[in-house]
Amino acid sequence: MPANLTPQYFEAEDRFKSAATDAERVDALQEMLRVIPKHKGTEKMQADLKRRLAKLRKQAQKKGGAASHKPHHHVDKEGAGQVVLCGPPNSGKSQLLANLTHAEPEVADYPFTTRTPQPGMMPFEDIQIQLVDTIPLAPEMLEPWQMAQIHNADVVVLLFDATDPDLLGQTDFVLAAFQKRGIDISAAAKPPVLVLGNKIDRPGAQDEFEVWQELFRESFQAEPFSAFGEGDLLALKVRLFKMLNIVRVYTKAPGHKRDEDASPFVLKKGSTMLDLATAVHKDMAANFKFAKVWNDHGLEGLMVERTYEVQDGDLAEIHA
Ligand SMILES: Nc1nc2c(ncn2[C@@H]2O[C@H](COP(=O)(O)OP(=O)(O)O)[C@@H](O)[C@H]2O)c(=O)[nH]1
Ligand SMILES: [Mg+2]
Repeated sequence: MPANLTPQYFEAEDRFKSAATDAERVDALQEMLRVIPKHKGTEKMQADLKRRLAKLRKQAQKKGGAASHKPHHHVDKEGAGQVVLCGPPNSGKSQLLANLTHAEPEVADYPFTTRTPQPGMMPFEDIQIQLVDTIPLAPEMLEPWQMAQIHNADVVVLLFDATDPDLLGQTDFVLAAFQKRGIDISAAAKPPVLVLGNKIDRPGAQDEFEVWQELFRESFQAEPFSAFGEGDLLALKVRLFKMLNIVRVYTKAPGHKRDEDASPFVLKKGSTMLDLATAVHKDMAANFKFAKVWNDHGLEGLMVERTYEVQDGDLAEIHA
């Protein structure tokens, strides 16, 4: 009997294949199970889906068990880097997470909808970047671990609703909280902080943004933004990748062709060929002789030493 699988099913299956975390895999499997046509022809597939789901859940429980000494709001870093989205209530943190990842946070036009940090994976070209939606920065509920979470991020996005009637009060509060924790609000700081004046698509938002930026220009540089703007979202992705300060390096074995589907190694900018060899395998680092590099900047199999600084997009062939 034919299975007659629907487009919804294939969509969920695609989501499963491209999932970067177990949580996303569980989510996609549940969806596949929900939308699969329920008849005799799919019984085996249904059973298989249930088996895979049970296995993943068990795995997740084990991981949770091992990590149970960690506070529940701690989010383990995954993917090429962690970007923490923070800001006052209602500034659009959850909306931004929803628009950039497959995560489905609760988005609502009232404050304090988000009670625990929620991660999601954002695809960027051939890598995945982790975004974390957080609980709001507000006098009613600032917890010490909130600032620790921001401090521990690789990149911070600080969102404000440019149309909020209490924008100035909120900004004062956030500035004080950052200062108290010793976190500079600048793209050059560690971690780098990007400030967005969100909801710029709303009527009058542009004027309010300009007044706000004028008032606080000594404290930070903000950029107008809309979580619903396709162009803004695209530009933000590129921006976050740059702020992460990472490079993607591809590898191939001597005498072999490059595997076009292989994921890159993600390394900090400034890493050397030896760092790459270490990431591939410790024996490769120990026995390193030389490497050859190809890239779009004119290197065509150039022979380099261990001290060569790898560039984003390099294809390397390590001889060990
Ligand atoms: N017009 C407009 N509305 C937005 C934008 N970003 C978020 N919102 C809306 O603002 C409300 C609060 O957003 P939410 O993400 O839940 O805020 P959070 O409390 O920071 O997580 C929701 O109704 C969103 O749809 C934006 O760029 N433009
Ligand atoms: Mg929220």
